[in-house]
Amino acid sequence: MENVTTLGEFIIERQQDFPGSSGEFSRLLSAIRLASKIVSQKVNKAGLLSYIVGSAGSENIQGEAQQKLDVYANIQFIKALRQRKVVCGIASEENDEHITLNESGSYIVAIDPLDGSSNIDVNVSIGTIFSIYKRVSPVGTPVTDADFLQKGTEQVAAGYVIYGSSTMLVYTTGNGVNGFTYDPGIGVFILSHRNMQFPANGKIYSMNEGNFFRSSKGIQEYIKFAQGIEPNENRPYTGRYIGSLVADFHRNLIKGGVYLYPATDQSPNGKLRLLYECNPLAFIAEQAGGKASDGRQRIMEIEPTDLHQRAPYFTGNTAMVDKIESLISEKG
Ligand code: AHM
Ligand code: MG
Repeated sequence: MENVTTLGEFIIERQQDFPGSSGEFSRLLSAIRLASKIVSQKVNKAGLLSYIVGSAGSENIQGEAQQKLDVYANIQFIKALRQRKVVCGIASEENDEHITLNESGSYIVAIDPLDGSSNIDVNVSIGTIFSIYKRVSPVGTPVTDADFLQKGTEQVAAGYVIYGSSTMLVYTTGNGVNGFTYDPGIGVFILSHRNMQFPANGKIYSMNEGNFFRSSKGIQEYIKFAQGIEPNENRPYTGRYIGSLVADFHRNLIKGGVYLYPATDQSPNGKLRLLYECNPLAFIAEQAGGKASDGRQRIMEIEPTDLHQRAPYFTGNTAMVDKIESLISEKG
């Protein structure tokens, strides 16, 4: 193979992003890389496993209880991060409270270990989303909730792994966005998408339109706008909704588009979680020339008050998010 850069090489190259770095951050990313590979392998066998040994919740032939894949992913990420000793705590979608790891670590991680879990059983892409911060409490003391309740603007890195037709890891440290495709034959992630940027014009919109009548007037107007026939403006847009945030976001990043999960009359804060779903993808979106908003303000400027709080979420091409914001401010 010629001119191939592996994720491992890239991490070392980019250690310069962290002047005076002790290599702690590189070890953290290596832990995420390792857990991603383990989860990827398991995800690829998911259908097979349940076919042979029964579905989650049942017992396999050895009499062991089957673990659900999202629980399995949670365990793998926590284990890998614990081993590297550089992370003092993790907040995970799978755990009500934060988990304390190594007090001597200076980073915290917020993670959704396997997002889009309703798609696991039907062979549709799912993903991992992660966000990394420096702790605010002193090194050597127990991690506190305040370490996790930092604004998205404080993220030092964020990324996602998509388990799709191939597995990809995409991340940013605030110096552009790079994507790596996993080659299972040799067990390495290879730099395949350097400096990812949203295309200049987006024409895909992604929303669960079953929520149309539960959404505000501004959102309904946007959907009608997206469907309007205006060839000079590339409309109607194309509707694409997988129901896996990572997969919808990833496609829109590559092809140009916008993802919407608005507030509804039943869920006034939408569905998605600020710390480990909205903020990390917002950081990537901004680094890729896009935007992320709750309809009124920049996602990364929201002051978090709860580990699992939700926020309405709009992310993708800047002009598309701008249009949504202007319709919300006009019509609510
Ligand atoms: P989850 O964390 O329970 O998997 O829920 C998050 C998922 C996102 O991946 C996806 O975009 C959204 O929920 C889909 O929700 P809905 O089924 O309401 O459209
Ligand atoms: Mg989730």
